[in-house]
Amino acid sequence: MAEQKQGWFQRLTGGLSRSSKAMTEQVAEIFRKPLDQAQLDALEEMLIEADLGPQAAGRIAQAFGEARFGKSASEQEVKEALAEAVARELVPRQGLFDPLSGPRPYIVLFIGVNGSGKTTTLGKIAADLTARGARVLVVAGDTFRAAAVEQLKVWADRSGADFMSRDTGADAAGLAFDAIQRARAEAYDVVLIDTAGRLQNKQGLMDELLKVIRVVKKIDPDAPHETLLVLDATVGRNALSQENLFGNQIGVSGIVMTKLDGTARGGVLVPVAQASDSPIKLIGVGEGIDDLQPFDARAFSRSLVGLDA
Ligand SMILES: Nc1nc2c(ncn2[C@@H]2O[C@H](COP(=O)(O)OP(=O)(O)O)[C@@H](O)[C@H]2O)c(=O)[nH]1
Ligand SMILES: [Mg+2]
Repeated sequence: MAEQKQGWFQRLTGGLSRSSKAMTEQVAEIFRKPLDQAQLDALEEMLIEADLGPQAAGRIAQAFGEARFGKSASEQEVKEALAEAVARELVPRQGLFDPLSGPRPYIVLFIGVNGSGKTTTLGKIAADLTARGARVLVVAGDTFRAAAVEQLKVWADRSGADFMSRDTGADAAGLAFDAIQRARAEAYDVVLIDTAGRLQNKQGLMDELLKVIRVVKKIDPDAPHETLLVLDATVGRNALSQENLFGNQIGVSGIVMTKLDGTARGGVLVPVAQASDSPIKLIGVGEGIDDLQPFDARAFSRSLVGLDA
């Protein structure tokens, strides 16, 4: 178990290495002498540059200053204090994705712009759930692009989940309706519904997602039990406007932040977590089947500043 935890943390730290590298270099630069106001200002600026956003950056620098003002510290101590300050921001924004302890079938909708990682995230979740013995139905609700259906089928096959799709251009809401009826009749545990990230225009997409939700609710008023908004960390602060759009127009119950491995901008998770009404539940740290993790605010904060577990 300890070994497993180690591997998990290493993937997180490895994934976040591009984000933490920039921070580590600057931390070493800033804290060569006892902490003074100029260093605190530099720290705040560094956090803003790392995409943590001005509010959180200000609070973190302040908390850090209160703990360490006038003191010299080793790089390790500085990082520990910084990780603690970041964690304080994030711990209240951490949520659990736990489809197997909810009602059956547990219906999960994946939403987000094109390329954010919806299909990949769905595939990783399907693999994890089937490995844990659950019966999973994967639904290709992105009927807009044929390639999207194919891509999802590969993931479903790989994970041993069952798969439902329609022809390109078919009504996604109708597919979702049929899928949930089938899932009820055949006693599936979980239904994972992929959606399009782009249609003719933004409003067209919002209308389609709302229609899917309306139709799903006809079968089960409590569904979708989870609406996961998938956001790509590499777009930096654009993730904030996506959160705003989907959060306001569709309603979101949890956030997945993907591609934390591909960016030096992993800090953007902080302002997204704070802007959103819904917690961060999962993070993606690679393209592989094992590269999805429950969001652990403390572990994330330590990795972000380049600390070990
Ligand atoms: N490096 C990395 N790539 C990812 C991650 N999640 C998704 N991707 C890649 O991002 C691209 C778009 O993902 P996809 O799932 O097709 O996005 P969708 O359009 O929202 O369904 C694909 O090449 C994925 O392999 C991640 O956590 N890390
Ligand atoms: Mg997709």
